[in-house]
Amino acid sequence: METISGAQLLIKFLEEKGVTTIAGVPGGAALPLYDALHGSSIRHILARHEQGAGFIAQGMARATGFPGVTLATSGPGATNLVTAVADAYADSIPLLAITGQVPQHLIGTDAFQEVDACQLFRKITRRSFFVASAEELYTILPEAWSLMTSDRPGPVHIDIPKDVQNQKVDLKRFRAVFSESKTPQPQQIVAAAAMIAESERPLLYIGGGIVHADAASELAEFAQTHSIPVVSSLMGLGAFPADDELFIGMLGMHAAPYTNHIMHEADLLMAIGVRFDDRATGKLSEFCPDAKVIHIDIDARELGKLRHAQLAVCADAKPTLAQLLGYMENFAQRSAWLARIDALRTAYPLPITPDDAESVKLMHALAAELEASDTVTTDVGQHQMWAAQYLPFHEPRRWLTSGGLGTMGFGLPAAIGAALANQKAGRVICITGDGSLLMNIQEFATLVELGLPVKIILLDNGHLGLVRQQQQMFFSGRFSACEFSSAVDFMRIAQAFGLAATSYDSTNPDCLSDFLSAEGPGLLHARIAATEKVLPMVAPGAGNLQMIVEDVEALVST
Ligand SMILES: Cc1ncc(C[n+]2csc(CCOP(=O)(O)OP(=O)(O)O)c2C)c(N)n1
Repeated sequence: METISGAQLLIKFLEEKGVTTIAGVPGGAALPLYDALHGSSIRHILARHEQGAGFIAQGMARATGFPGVTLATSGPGATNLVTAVADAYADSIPLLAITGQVPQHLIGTDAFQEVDACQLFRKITRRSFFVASAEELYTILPEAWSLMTSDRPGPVHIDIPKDVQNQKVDLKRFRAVFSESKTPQPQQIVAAAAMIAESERPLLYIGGGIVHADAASELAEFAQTHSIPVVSSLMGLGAFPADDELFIGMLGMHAAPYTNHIMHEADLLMAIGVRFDDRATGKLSEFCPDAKVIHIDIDARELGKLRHAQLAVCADAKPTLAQLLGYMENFAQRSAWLARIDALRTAYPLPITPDDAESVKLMHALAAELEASDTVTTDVGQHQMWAAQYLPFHEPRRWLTSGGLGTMGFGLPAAIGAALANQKAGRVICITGDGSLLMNIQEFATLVELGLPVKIILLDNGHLGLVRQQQQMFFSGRFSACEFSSAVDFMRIAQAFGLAATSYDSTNPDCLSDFLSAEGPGLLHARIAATEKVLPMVAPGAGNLQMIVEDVEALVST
């Protein structure tokens, strides 16, 4: 009998699936897995922290749709990976997290680096598998792969004790399990078509589900054929071209005022691949009060979870839109609705930002430089919202942000992953804040080692800016733990890692383009005032029409 070890079986399975890159950090309980990687066609990216590895793998998955794979040892390796996995779960990203575990005879003895990883990962994965024998890998591996990639994607965790990694098994073929794509019921297509035909003021409300379903071209054709305007959640940006006149922007807490006003007047919402997240809807009882809802989602748990849908369709967005396109012959012009939308755009524009708002000026400059093939990652905070408000995206998978979990520390490693995934296809720009960058700054080392063309734009306000903004606006300016009283010299830190660093000079018109066009990775350090705000803003829990559009702090100080 030709045998291989459990660890070799796992690596062989990943090779056969087409995995080319794994990001991880080794340790005692994962050493047989690392030994099996030696000589494999799979490239291993050595991150400097397991959370960084998880986000590098996520960046690859977000940029391509193909599962990312990350590898860590037991104990602290597994616990360091938790945040990146929870983040993948919140945004439905296919991520395979593999952890080594102490040998089975030591489990339950508080052994060195022993932690019950399956318990930790159970609630933040589609499934967490414990592998009790190498034989089990024959069934667990294809099941894990299929779970990660079918229906609504998401992370899967596999915990493999060291003795199982070393156990010998027969080298036989694996059984692959693929699930069928879910299509809508014919009567649901008929019902949806009737609701759309009856509607005078319909809107398409789209989210990350369009990206995961690879349904952007069907969406564009459907919206254009039936003259239905499109609003997007944070996660859907890029799934519909920003320069299309039917696009009316991102909805919710930091939307342009007109977007929320237009939504308020809709009589039909076609919600596709969205979660009705509270940051998007504001106070739910005041969200689109006059609209009937057609909700299309591959995950049955989303349907009716927060907003009742008159028609709930549990199906893949791609075939559903394709079937609707085929079925609906009558094209409405909707000229009255489109004219009303234009009037609302004029009546409720984005507030004029003060001339000295460096943040927004920088975003405008970047918007002018951005090419369709560029990928942008962000961290979490004000800089993320400015980027979402001002940068135009025309294609899916070009805007990579931590939407559901909102994890500071995501931007840099995700950018490394995106650049690994599409090395020749465009630049990768990471927009970050000083608080967020510090959370995974050790990955500067990984970036420099790989020499990838990742351009980091740091908006440094010396604060946890979004926290400061909320304390100013909703806690009467009682600032608590939002200021970094010791200033970090990011330029010198970057240089110490071997990363080229430039200081942003807004008076030099070539500063940004020179930075972006330079070879290799680099940091652009832009200092901005701590008082700058993301506006408009809806207070958490308020209705979306209660937008605050004025910077009270600026008014007080002038
Ligand atoms: C890991 C993590 N911890 C805490 C938070 C809460 N939080 C959200 S935004 C923010 C401030 C972000 O500061 P910075 O990265 O400097 O960006 P800025 O808002 O200044 O642009 C904090 C602390 C979070 N989202 N993620």
